[in-house]
Parts: sequence; C-alpha cells; structure tokens
Amino acid sequence: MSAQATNNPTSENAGYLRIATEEAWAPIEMLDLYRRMLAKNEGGPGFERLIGHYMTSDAERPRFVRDRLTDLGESRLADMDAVGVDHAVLGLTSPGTQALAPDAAREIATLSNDHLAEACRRYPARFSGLAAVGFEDVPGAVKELERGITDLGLKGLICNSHIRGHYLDEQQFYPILEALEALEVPLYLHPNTPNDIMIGPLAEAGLDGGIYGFAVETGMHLLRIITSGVLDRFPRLKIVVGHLGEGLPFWFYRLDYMHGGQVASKRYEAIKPLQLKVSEYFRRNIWLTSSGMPWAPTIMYTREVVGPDRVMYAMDYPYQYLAEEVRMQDNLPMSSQEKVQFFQDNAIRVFDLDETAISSGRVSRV
Ligand code: 1DF
Ligand code: MN
Repeated sequence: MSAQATNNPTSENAGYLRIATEEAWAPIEMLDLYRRMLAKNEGGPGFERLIGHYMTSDAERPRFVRDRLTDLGESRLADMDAVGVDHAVLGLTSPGTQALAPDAAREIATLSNDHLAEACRRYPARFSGLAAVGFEDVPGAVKELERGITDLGLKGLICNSHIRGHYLDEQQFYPILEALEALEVPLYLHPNTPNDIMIGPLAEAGLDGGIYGFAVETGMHLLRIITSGVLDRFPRLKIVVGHLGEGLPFWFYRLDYMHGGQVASKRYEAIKPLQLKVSEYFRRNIWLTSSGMPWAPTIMYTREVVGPDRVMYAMDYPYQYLAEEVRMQDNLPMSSQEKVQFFQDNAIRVFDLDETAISSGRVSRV
C-alpha cells in the first residue's frame, strides 16, 4: 500500500490496521426509553447526571455524541476514515441495559444485539460487536449471551460496571461468568457512573463523570472481581478493561502489599487468600485498552508492568473523537512490530476478530 493509494490522512503506510476496541453505540429505542425515564425522574442520580447531560445539553460535544451514537453506517465510517481507524469493536453505550428494570433490559439487549449484528454483517471489514444482556435475569442473560455469540457472531459481552448497584462478583451472576468461560469470549468491563451510594461527594464536586468518577466505580468493580476470588473460581475468564485498567496498574505494588497484609492479619472477612497476587491476575486474565488515555508515559508504563501482549488501542468514539490522539499513539516509542501488536494483533487475538475480513476492507478502501 503506497502513500498515494489512500485518501486517508493518517493511515498512510502505517504498517498496521488500527482496531479501536472501546467504541460506543446506542439504538434509537434505548435513547427514547432513556428520555422517557428522565421525564419521570427514573434511573437514579448518576443516570440523571450522565444521560440528562447527553440527551438534553445544547453544547457541541453532547450534541455530537447523541447524533453519532445511533449511527452504524456512513457517518460513523466517514469519521473512522477521517482519522484512520480501520475497525471498531462496538459496545452498547453506558449504562446500556444496566439502568433498566429487568423486562426493559431484556428487550433492549435483544434488539441491540440484532441491530449490531446486522451492522457487523453489512460491514465485516469495519465493525465487530459485543453482546448486551439484561444482567438481572441471570438465566435470560446466559441465553442471550449464547445467542449473541453463537448465532449472531458477536465477540464478547459488554458490562457497563454496576448493575443498579450490584457487582459481577456476587454469586448470583456466576452463571454468566461460567458461560463466558465456556464460550471463550471476553467480558468488556466498561465504565458506568458511580453507584447511588458512592456518587454523593463525587457529584457534589462535579467529578462523577469520565473525569474521575467512572474510574473509581469501574476500578473498584474490577478489584472486587479479583479480591473476591472470582478469577480463582473462573481461571480462564478473560476481562478487557479500558482507560488503561482504570488506573489500577499504578497501584500494583500497594495492592499486593496491602492485600497480603490483610490476609495475614485476617482483617476483613471479605479479604481471603488468593491463588495469585492481585497484580498477577492482570497478567493472566486481564487485557487493557488505551481508551481515553493516549498519553505515551502511561501507555508505556502500563505495557511494562502487564506485558505488551495485553495493552491495545481504543478511541472511545464518539465520546473522545480526536485525530490528534490517533497520532499521539502512532508516535509511541515502540518498534513497528510492537505497534502492530498494540493497534492490531492484541485485539484480533483477545476478541477473535476476522483478520482476513478486516484486512480486505482496508485494501478495498485504498
Ligand atoms: C463518557 C465517557 C460517557 C465514556 C460514556 O458513556 C463513556 C463521558 C456514557 O465522558 O461522559 O463510555 N468513556 O468510556 O470514557
Ligand atoms: Mn467508553
């Protein structure tokens, strides 16, 4: 592929496919339901602060977001082309089904999976998708996950952190984790607004959103999954986490030290001995994406402590759509082989993407 062969300003001669792994979408039906919930003051404080903003603000960014979330066709593809993103792994935007009562959650999950699978069939070079489920109806969730993966060809499960205040380490959700392990597909543990109990002081300071509150909520969720022993019980479970692991790699030494101390002193009943150190689960069960975190020092540090085969590119479209951030990551201080791994191969491997379809799409665009 030559420089003249593409009209794409940033993918010329890149030498790798850019696969973006935390890309958001929403069916119109879900946004309509969200609007009805807002009008009736349903959904809780976090929902109101997050979705209220994106559904009603006249500012440019929320307008762009609500306009682009629902598109699984030409305008999304044009935006991807404009910044050189070859392929997007799409997940139902936060909070997805997870602010909804069980019946509505099931209905939205089913229609989302159908719409998303249709877009992936239409544009196999450009889109792959993650299944959504209604988590509170656990047997229904297992069935829908199996349908999503086996019948619809989706590539994993999106979980937008807390499930109306509940967390995946609770035993009631084990059948879903068991199904993920059996199907050999990853869980994408994506941010949500903090739960109703945690949100108070964050909201008071305006820190409940992507600026920090999402990471507090989602990092805690991931830690609960680890410290509860879920990954000893399901040792082949694969979990993908955005925002470079919601900051947790920076905590590895302290997590291991404090966890060991708490086990030794039997300080809390919930902190039990684990088969591995807390940080070691990140090198066995967990993959991290660079969504929202395009900054070289943090990406390079994270690769160093979890391994280069576990850190991969994500954009977080349409929430963070900047050509500059693609370029920042094109310019990471890595060898060309390491960039292939970061932008392309890690995602292909963990999501089991169709490399042939993705590559052929690129050729047809040049
Ligand atoms: C925001 C960020 C919103 C992310 C999201 O979904 C989201 C935001 C409502 O900035 O308000 O998925 N994100 O993943 O960083
Ligand atoms: Mn996101």
